[in-house]
Amino acid sequence: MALGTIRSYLNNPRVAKAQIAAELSGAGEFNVEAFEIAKDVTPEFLAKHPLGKVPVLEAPEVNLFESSAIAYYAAAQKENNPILGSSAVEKAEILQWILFAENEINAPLGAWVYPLLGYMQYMKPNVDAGTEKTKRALGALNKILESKTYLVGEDITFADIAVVTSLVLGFKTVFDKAFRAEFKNVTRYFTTVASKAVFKKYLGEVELCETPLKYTPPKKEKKPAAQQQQPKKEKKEEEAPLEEPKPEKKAKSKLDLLPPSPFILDAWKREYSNNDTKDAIKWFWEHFDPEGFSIWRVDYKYNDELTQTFMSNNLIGGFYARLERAHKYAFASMIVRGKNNDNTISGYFVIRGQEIPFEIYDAADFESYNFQKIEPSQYEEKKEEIFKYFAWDFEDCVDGKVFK
Ligand SMILES: N[C@@H](CCC(=O)N[C@@H](CS)C(=O)NCC(=O)O)C(=O)O
Repeated sequence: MALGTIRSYLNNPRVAKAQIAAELSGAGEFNVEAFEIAKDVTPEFLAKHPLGKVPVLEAPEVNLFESSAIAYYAAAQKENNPILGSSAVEKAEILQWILFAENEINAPLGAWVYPLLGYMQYMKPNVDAGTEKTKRALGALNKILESKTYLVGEDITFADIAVVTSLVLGFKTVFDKAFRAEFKNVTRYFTTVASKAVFKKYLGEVELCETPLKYTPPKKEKKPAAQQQQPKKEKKEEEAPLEEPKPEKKAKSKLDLLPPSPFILDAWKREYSNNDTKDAIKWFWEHFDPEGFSIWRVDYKYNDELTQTFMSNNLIGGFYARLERAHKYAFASMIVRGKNNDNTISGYFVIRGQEIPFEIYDAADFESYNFQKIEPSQYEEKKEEIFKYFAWDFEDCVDGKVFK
């Protein structure tokens, strides 16, 4: 039986997910029609599929988007299909893994790998956040797989189809040998399932990554030699047309377009400045809005090179000085801990939005600091530490600076 036509670019693991589900369910086959996003997202396509993403299914009885729904459509053709779970518990677990694959693997892995493949603009903090989130998800999966061959029950289910197809991109591009050693159970699980005939049929042989993709910044164009040798001279009026057009004065920040947040950063800054931090921190947690703001642990990357503590403190001052455009969107408390020739710079930032904004990552010193996002699920465990950084309440704290 033909299940309908899937339209997608070729070799898309999301399509393989649907094909594997169809074959394991004995539900027939999908036709697959090659699709080029740049060329084929036409008004006619958008009229049928307003999201404008692929894969999509066009079937006589329904048009579907979301690859898991397309795969589910195939599996649901078979009544009481065991790959969809044989009890309420199994069905719920399978749904859990479908959502996990999409939200905890596909999304962060895409944020990590797509910029390296050139599909998205490269922005280091976003790639780093994608990497960390992927690792966090794989850490959990690795733990769960310590005692399991398959995710739900004793045989392949839709859960395995969803999770394994979501991991393909990572195993091909960035999960190199060292990474695989860190997530041994995930690797064993992936290679076991992906080598099954039906998976191989639609995914092909997955070649495990040897050398992980890395970002190569575009080479800066060199000025022609003649121009380089010219001594600096005062700009003359008539030279102006040769210069690149200047950007419009002070572009608005993307952060101004975010939905309003009930957490008013200025109010927090006032609270912090006018009260004992013990009291201010209560206000902070009562008012903090984890959707509109994010919290980041920040560490200087080259702590082992720091010498005099006053110089370390100057580094913090230097960093803040380059964050001039971020005052409206961020608060930070960074401190120097230790003693001369043995000290560290670390602290916390509170930032508008969920990503590190241009106003921060564009600062010259940004690359010298490691920004690690604290997820809302970690707030409880980090509250004490955050308080100590806001209050400079460490025995070895020598100095620090607050960014307000
Ligand atoms: N959750 C969706 C994701 C679909 C998706 O992001 N498709 C990408 C290609 S892998 C796309 O069509 N992107 C085009 C766009 O974003 O405009 C699914 O599983 O089908």
